[in-house]
Amino acid sequence: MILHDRIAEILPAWRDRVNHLVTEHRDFKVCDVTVSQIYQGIRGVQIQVTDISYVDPYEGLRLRGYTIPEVLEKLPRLPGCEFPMAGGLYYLLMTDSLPSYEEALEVEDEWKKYAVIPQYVIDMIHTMPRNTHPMTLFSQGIMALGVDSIFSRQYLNGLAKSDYWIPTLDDSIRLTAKLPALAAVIYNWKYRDGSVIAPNPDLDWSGNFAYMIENPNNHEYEELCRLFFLLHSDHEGANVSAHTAHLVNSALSDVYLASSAAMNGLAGPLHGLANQECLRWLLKVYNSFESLPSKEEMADFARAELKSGRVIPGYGHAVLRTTDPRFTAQYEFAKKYLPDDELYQLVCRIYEVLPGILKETGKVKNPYPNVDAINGTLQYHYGVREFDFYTVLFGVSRILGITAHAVWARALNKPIERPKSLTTAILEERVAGK
Ligand code: CMX
Repeated sequence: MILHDRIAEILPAWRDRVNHLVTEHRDFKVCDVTVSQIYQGIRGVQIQVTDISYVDPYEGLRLRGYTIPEVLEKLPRLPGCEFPMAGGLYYLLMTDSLPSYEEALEVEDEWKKYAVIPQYVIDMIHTMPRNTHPMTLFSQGIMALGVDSIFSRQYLNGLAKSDYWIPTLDDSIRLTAKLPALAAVIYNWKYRDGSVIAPNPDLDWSGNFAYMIENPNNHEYEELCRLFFLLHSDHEGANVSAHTAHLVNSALSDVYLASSAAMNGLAGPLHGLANQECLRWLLKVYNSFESLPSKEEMADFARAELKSGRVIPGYGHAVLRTTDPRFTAQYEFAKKYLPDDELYQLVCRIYEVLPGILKETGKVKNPYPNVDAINGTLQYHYGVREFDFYTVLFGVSRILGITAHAVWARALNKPIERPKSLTTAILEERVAGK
């Protein structure tokens, strides 16, 4: 398949680069680790190398070196579509080069071969208690699909280490192919009549999700899915979900096991679940005023929230120091497709007022919006109003990045990850100079 051919072509040069670093510069010190970093989430410690994406504090996310506006401009799109095919994005993440239209279509066509969810997975989801969180179902579904892992089977049969990446890529294509259908099965069972709708072969990967949940405003929602799935596909290698997947996969657990583990991290309120909190807060503001608040009313409301010790969801970021370009891309979408939506107008009003107020606090390092400040507003507009499902949408997209990391970790023969832990007493002795 085209992804295998292209990776095989570029792999020798990548292996040479890594070998050169590891052999010629093996003792070069990359960074120091302080006591406070150890106790504060190893924040900022440079422990990972990945070439799939990088988050620049001032430019935001770069996917394989391309900024979000560049990716949106350069990736191929289907005739009549404003936003690119996810197949082209996957080609870029996997192969480090922009695809032609035909190459993007080839990935989309490969996905279509494996897009249907096996009946046993549907049955498993349908037998779960109704109140199961959709992220639990999503994680379970991914694990269940893993019975067909090609990597695990070939590994048991003595696969050569230098070839680990090949069945990892096979698994990645088969897993990612099924994600829109898996998410749709969960959505339709949790919130609709439980119908299982087969993927439409005439639609691309992203558009198919909109089709399978029978969104009434399908064409525009398809476009939103294309944009959303592109924007959330990766965010460096050391955030909770990406790092979890890397760690699990480093034990040679297959990509089903690694992706499922990553989704369990994404399900946490400090990570992927934050987007539902943002919409909840937005609706709270919306319901507090009879109409769109004036700038002054909004400023008073925000100051009161801060005074009561609450954080304002959707603003601030651990790495970014500017408006998140993923926010901007969806903001532009809303400006074009839903300018009269009252929640969107509220998002605009908050954006006018809040950065100044957060700056007043003197402590918020990034007073600008992150992607979550608008994610839910767009989903809500198109009728996807089940907040607890938003993280599944995030997960569908994020596994594109996670599997690209996994393929390259195997291609570059990254070993099992095993940092060292200390005891408090050892640390006390060290700081005392003993
Ligand atoms: N509202 C109020 N206070 C905020 C704030 C916000 N939106 N963002 C940061 N602060 C506060 C912090 O709570 C911290 O206060 P204390 O010193 O009293 O503890 C201070 O400003 C400094 O924080 P920071 O260094 O600027 O930010 P962190 O790296 O510690 O935290 C984040 C980053 C995202 C957790 C934080 O900005 C926040 O809680 N934002 C709101 C929740 C949110 O939008 N989460 C989604 C994040 C999306 C993503 O990670 O991709």
